Amino acid sequence: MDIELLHFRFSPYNEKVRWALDLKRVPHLRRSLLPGPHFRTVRPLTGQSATPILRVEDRWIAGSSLILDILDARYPTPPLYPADPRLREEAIEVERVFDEELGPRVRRALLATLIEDAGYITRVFGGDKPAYIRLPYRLTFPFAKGLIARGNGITGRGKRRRRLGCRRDRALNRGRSLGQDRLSRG
Ligand SMILES: N[C@@H](CCC(=O)N[C@@H](CS)C(=O)NCC(=O)O)C(=O)O
Repeated sequence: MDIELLHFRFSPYNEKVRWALDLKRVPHLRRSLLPGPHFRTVRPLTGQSATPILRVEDRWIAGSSLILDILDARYPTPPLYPADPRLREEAIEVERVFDEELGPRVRRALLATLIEDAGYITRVFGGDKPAYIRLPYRLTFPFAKGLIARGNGITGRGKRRRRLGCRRDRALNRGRSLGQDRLSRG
């Protein structure tokens, strides 16, 4: 098959490319990868580790926007972007905001919670894998966890902030129940 997609089952960038392939009805192979060990497959093919990556004949392409451009050039119907230059610019800007600003933040927030539960993250990303792959992934996840946290800027500060926020809310509520409007040092 000419087209092959290596992807994570859950990821906005991967979903974008899956939508484009589906919309254009491009016959292709899909191979899902597990975050962490994916690195060993993706890096030798593209020199970087992010998914999705797409093989077009014998060339591997990384980066969802570049992949969309290449798919649009190779399979022009239906087009992914408006023909009108002004609308096209707007669509590209919307894509940029999602890719560069919203995407990483949403992913960081989700992963910060998911990586705390090896069983759950294994089911989320490895739900299509047989038990002989899922089990070692789950058992060795504590080793991949640090890599995933570092790669996504998860520092644990958010968790500490949330804990402090809860403590502050509880203190405020106690204050209110004693008839005070707000906390004060006096
Ligand atoms: N700019 C890239 C971002 C892709 C990206 O961040 N992919 C994440 C999944 S949401 C990934 O594979 N992370 C693992 C890694 O970078 O090693 C794109 O548009 O494809």
